[in-house]
Amino acid sequence: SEAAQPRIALLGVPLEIGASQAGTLMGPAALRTAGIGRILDQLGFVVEDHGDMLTPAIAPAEGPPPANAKYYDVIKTWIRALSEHSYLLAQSGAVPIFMGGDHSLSMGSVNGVARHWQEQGRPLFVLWLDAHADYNTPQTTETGNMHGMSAAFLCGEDGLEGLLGDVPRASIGPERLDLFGIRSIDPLERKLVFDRRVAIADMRAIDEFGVAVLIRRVIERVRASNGVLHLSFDVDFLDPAVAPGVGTTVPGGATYREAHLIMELLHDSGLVRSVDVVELNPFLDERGRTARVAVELISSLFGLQITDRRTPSNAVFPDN
Ligand code: HAR
Ligand code: MN
Ligand code: MN
Ligand code: MN
Repeated sequence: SEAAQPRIALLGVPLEIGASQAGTLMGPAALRTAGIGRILDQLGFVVEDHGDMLTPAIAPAEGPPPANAKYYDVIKTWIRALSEHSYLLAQSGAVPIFMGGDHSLSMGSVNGVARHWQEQGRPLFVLWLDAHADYNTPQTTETGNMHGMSAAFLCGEDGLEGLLGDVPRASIGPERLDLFGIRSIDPLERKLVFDRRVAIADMRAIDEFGVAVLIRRVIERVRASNGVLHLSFDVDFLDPAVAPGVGTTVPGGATYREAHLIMELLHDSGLVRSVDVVELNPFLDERGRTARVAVELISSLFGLQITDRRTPSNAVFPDN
């Protein structure tokens, strides 16, 4: 018989100013409308919805903000609050799902869970499913948008030292990051990723070897050091034909089945202890398609088997 299902903690992070386009602050609401809580409940989890984080009162500037980091003072305030919340959720033993919100939120969500696992003596690895590397620093960015800097920050790169204030920083280091699905990277960002020898499965590698081989390699690496895995899922990882509701679409992304297979393999690994779902922009979506796909993928990640999928609701004979 199966072990008791862990608790899942949902936390909405309605943040958008790390991105280039407005609208991701509606992401948590769209994921709830698409049924994220209900489906996890049906899978047998105890789901606690912590609601959406409230927009924090912006902390005063602590000297001039770094150049080339747009809305730094606003984002630092969110990241500090989120990092503390994330740390407490991880400590509570639940599997937190951070519902974004733009990808800058991962600077807080991952920092918080990394701090918890560091205390447990388990190394935290991060799988970054994304069209983008998000490995810019204020020194390399061409846009100043902070959602393009979160992976670099988490690996301990220079340039945003003051971001966390008094909140402890728990860097994962570049050797515990896997960039997966990448097909858009800036020149200086590319140089930094290669200098640091970050593991990268770009779309060409996915075409050539397939996601099963490449994801198993990620899983084996985590297992080999008795680690745990955080999944940072940027929905622009998916091909825009599958997921149009994002601000930074890049052609040539993952197909519907590639993405599901990744989630199915990750579920079987039993290693995923926390998740971000980011960059969903309902303002750009088409009839909720992207939100629905994101929720379906989360169901696969938490154990829904393809043979358990129900007849679609547009069937002639609806179920019960
Ligand atoms: N590399 C570009 C920049 O730094 C684009 C980053 C886009 N990031 C996201 N998240 N959409 O992955 O501005
Ligand atoms: Mn809470
Ligand atoms: Mn991203
Ligand atoms: Mn992206």
